[in-house]
Amino acid sequence: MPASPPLTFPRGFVWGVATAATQIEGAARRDGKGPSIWDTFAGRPGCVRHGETPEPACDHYRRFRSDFALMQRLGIRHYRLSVAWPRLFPEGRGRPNQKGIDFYCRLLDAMTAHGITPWVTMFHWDLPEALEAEGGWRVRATTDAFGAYADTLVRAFSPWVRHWITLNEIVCFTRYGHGGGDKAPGTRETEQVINQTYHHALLCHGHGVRAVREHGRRGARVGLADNPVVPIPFTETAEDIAAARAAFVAENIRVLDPIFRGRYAPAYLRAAGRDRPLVARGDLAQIALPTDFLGLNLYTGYFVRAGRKGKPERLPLPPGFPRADSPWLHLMPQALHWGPRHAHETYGATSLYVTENGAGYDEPDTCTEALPDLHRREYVRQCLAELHRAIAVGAPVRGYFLWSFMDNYEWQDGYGRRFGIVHVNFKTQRRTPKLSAAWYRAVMQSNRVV
Ligand code: PNW
Repeated sequence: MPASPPLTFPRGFVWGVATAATQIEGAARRDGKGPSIWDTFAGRPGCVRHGETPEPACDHYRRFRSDFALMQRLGIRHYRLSVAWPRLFPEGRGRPNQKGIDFYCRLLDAMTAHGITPWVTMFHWDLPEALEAEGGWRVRATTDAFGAYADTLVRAFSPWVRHWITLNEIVCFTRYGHGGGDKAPGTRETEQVINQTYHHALLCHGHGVRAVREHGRRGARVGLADNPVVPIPFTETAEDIAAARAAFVAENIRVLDPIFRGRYAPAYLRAAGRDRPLVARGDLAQIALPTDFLGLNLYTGYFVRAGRKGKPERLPLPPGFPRADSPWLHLMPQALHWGPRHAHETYGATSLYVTENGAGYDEPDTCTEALPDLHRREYVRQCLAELHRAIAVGAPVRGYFLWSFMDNYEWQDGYGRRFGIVHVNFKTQRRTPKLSAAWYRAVMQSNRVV
């Protein structure tokens, strides 16, 4: 039997890897950095596995040069990273901390010297603790502080940066952080307050877009990294597809309607009733400022079929359905097909990037040679095959970032759960590329998946 043909991606497709500041940098109090809500949250008993904190993470703060050299050896040419707000503004606002700015200038310099293009996320969950003390995402003043932060960031780093991502996964730091979930700040608020945190986050996204338009270099581009819930049609019949599409809108209306349609959807407002957010004049225009792309963090989804009168019916997952070691990460490579298609077909998104995709496993703390992470390789390969199929039927996907470059601080799961294609020994800080890194290198280099 002949080998199946390789899946070739469109010319110019962007291949990269992703990380976030809190998860890799360490140096939580160095050079004037203020604490973030994740430093505080991790210090609270019972919040993070074994009480592990973002110190020292991968000690990337001191090791970025050798990390970029390793990226270069692994053929990585695009890198999504985030900037730590409390490094630039230890108090969240006021006068910027020059040492924090200088750090990222050195880092971006080294990165570009290694031929790596930065894709910079402005906010990946590390709200300055000083702002949390004043109400954090619950209060509107935080959006003014973010606006000033975004201005400073874009002005300072535009010599190196053309690709900007405003916020990472709004639901994670709003609902999961304030609704009794497992993320910082770890409080339990009323539904009205949660809706208000969403509104403030959306406003900050608008500030990020505005800042790039005002201070970005020529050709600068900006978008959000969202993690939409992805309903996958049980069968690819017109009925199930229509049901999945309707479910996609219902699930993601609260972030995507304001951004793409400049309004809160009537259905959302009706359901929220008295708990709806307070909205000031001009807010929705700011939230809906045109962006250049939409980033999608795609890990999993759920299955849907058309029930009575075509109503979407969610299929319960049977026990034993395959998953990674992260308990939420049920292996559904189809999410890489339907996520982009739904975003394109419902909201008309015309430029999409997969800003994260990958798999977390409980791999050993030490290793002497390349870990044979065949399960990760297999999952990513299946995801890419599904993504290719989406592109083939017209989904405008322009790039893909694998989460993550290296094992790192996996939030409430601490250092136990590893997503990297490079293994990190957190005792010695030794980096060892896993087998998946060699495979991904070939994918990036040949622009095709075999
Ligand atoms: C993303 N879920 O978070 C984050 O952007 C990364 O910082 C994180 O390390 C990575 O995925 C792996 O967890 C998610 O519950 C958190 O479906 C939760 C979910 C998905 C993604």
